[in-house]
Amino acid sequence: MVSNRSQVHSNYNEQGYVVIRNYFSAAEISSLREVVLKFHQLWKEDNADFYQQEAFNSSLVTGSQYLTFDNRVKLFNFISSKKIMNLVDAVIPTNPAFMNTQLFFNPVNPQQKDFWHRDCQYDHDIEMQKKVIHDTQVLHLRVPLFDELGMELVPGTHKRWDSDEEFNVRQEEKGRVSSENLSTGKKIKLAAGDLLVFSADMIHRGLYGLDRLALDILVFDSAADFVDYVDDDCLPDISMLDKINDPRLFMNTLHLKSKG
Ligand SMILES: O=C(O)CCC(=O)C(=O)O
Repeated sequence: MVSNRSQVHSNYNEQGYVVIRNYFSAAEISSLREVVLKFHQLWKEDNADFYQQEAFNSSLVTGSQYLTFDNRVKLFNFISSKKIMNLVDAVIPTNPAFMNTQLFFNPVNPQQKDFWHRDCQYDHDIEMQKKVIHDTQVLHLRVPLFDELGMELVPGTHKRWDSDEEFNVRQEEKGRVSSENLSTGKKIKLAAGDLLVFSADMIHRGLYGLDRLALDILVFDSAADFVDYVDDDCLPDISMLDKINDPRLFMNTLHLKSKG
């Protein structure tokens, strides 16, 4: 368990992730869960077919489609709370910017298997992936709302390329499939109240099971070219900014957007 800023920084740099146990109180999690469950219920009703057939996550939890003004403000205040910002600042010391949120849950179909990937593989070919893992990466801060099996990560792969085994499984080459076990995988079981910070570009998979419902906050370094990934609707309206205690995470994104 790590607690101070330089320890967080060095653990993240070396391993690509940091886990902090019992970081949030039961009251903090229950208040967050209440808002997120409202979103989840409405999202499921609105996306019934997708949910039944294949979904394992949703996004834009802070958007205006399902949550009221007050609940959005509550969520923005959680995302930019001292506890979250202390970690964000430890990993991205200069101008961290908010990208989005995602909500991860179990797929309805029990046959659907969890799968290894790097997030960058959905945007880039292999040669480009080899480059981008050495550039600035997107950070996920996972806040489990119920106890869950957690994530399986391959430590160090935020900075190194795949072994043959990792590559063939993740890319489904040479008859391998992405749901197979990897000898280098490390399972990180998570309980409600824990926080896991990890690099989106390391090799990872979410582990399906229990009653998982995890809010992932996505943050990037303003120096990197990610602002086009940000949907305007997931940002606070101007009228919300003075209700957010420390709005700089959102201000940095708004600033990048205004330049773009
Ligand atoms: O939890 C999951 O299902 C996958 C998580 C993941 O891939 C991510 O957060 O990037």
